[in-house]
Amino acid sequence: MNFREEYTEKKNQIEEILKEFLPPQEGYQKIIMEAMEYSLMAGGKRLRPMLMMETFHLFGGQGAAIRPFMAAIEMIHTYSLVHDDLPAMDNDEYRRGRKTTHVVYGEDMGILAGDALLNYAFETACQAFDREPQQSERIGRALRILAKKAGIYGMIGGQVVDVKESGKRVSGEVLDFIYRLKTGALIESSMMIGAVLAGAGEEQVKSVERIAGKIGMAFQIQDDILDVTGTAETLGKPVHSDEKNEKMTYVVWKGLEESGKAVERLTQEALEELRKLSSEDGFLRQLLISLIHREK
Ligand code: GRG
Repeated sequence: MNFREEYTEKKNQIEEILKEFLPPQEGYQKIIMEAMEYSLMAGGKRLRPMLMMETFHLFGGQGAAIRPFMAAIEMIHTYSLVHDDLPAMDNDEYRRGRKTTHVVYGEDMGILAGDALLNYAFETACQAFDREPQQSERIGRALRILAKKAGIYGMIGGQVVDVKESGKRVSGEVLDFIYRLKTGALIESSMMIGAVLAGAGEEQVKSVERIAGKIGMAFQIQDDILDVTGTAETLGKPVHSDEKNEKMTYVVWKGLEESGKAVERLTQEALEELRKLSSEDGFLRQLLISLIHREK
C-alpha cells in the first residue's frame, strides 16, 4: 500500500470512529444532534485524530481508550471551526466544501452546535474510563492535557489574541504566540494524548510536545500560504480570508518564499527530534512530510 492509500484507509477508520461516538438524533433537542453531525461529518483531513493514533502506535499503545479521545479531539477541532465561521468572527459561508453550520441551521444553533461539540467531546473522552477502567490514571492525565490545550492557555487563548489584534500590525513575538496557541496547542494535545495513553514516560511526552509544536507552527504557516495561493474549490473554504479580516500573518510578515522555507525548516526539525524517539521510517514520518506540500 502506498502512502495515499494508507492515508485514505486510516481516514475511513477515523470516520467510523466518529460515527460510533456521535449522539443519537432523538429528543426535543434533536436539531442540535443533527447540527453536530452536519459539521463533524462534513469531511476534513482528520489530521488530529490521525496524529493521535500514530503517536499511540509509536509508543506501542494497545487497547480501546484511544478511540473516544480520537473522536473527542475532532469534535473540539470542529467546534472551533464552527465558531470561527460565525458572523461575529470570520463570517464565512463555506467550510469543508459545504455551507457553514450557522448558514444552514441559523446563528443561534451555530453557536449552540459549537458549544455542544465542545461539551460532548469531554463526555466522549470520559467514556474511556468505562472502556479501559484499568487505565484510569493515564486517562485522567490525557483529559487534563485535552482540557488545558483547548482552553485559555491553549486554543481559546490564541484565538482571543488573534481576534483582538485583527487589523493591527503585531510583532513577530505576538504572531508566534497566536500560532503556538491557536493552531499548535490542539496538535500538541493530539500527539501528547497518544503518547500518554500508550504509557510513554514524562521526557518522551515532553519531546512529543516539542515535535507537535513545530508541526503546528508549520501547519499554520502553510495555512497562511494556501489562503494566498490556493483555490476555494480545493480548500473547500474561501481564499483571501486573512486579507478580508485584516489578519497579520506569517506571509504578510515574511513573504511567500520565506514562509515556504519556514514550513520546510520547522518540519525537518520536528522529524529530527522524532528520529530520536523512533528510527522507523513509518507512516507518521510520511504524514508529517506530506503536510509540507499539502494543497488543502
Ligand atoms: C473559536 C475558540 C475558537 C477557536 C478558533 C482553530 C481556530 C481557533 C480557528 C479556525 C480557523 C483557523 C485558521 C484555525 C487555525 C487552525 C487551522 C489551520 C484549522 C484548519 O484545520 P484543518 O486544515 O481543517 O485541519 P480540516 O477541515 O481539514 O479539519
